[in-house]
Amino acid sequence: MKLSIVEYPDKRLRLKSKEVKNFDKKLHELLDSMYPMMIDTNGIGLASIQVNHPIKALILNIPDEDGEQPRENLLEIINPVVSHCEGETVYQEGCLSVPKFYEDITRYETLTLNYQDREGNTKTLEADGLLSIAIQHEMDHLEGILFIDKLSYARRKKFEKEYKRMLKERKSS
Ligand code: QAP
Ligand code: CO
Repeated sequence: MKLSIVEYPDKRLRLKSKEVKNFDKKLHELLDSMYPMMIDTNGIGLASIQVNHPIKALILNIPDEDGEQPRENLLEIINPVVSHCEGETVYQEGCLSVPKFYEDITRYETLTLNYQDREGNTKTLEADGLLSIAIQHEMDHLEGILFIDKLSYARRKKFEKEYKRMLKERKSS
């Protein structure tokens, strides 16, 4: 399946992703195509809405201590629901749909996640650190929310200005 990344300010990023009901070949093909796309673009997380499939599916591959992202560390998360969250943490986030822009964002420090795998099996996961942050970032995508929506008014204005300039430069080169 050929995929491409939908980039801000594309309105398709604002759709609400639909629950996955069929854990079929089509879902597996989508997930199988998302992984190389994420690795090729230097991503650690990707929601399917970012490749123009607004369904509640996301993948995560948090780098290990050596910065490697082996496929066996890949997490495929379908229909996620956070059942518990605690604490606060700040991390400089980016997003494949908002290229070249990074800002500090406050998230919950730890969470408990209920979700399904690609076969529809129910799973529970306790997350902290970068995994917890990435889960919250990707779950926001399912609601049509981007990390830039969490910036203060002043920082958002600064972002819009810088981003517009970046898009213009990209077009002219
Ligand atoms: C979400 O983000 C995330 O601007 C995943 O030029 C971010 O994979 C989770 C990327 C921070 C936790 C912490 C961004 C690649 C990748 C860019 C990504 C870029 C190239 C972002
Ligand atoms: Co993102």
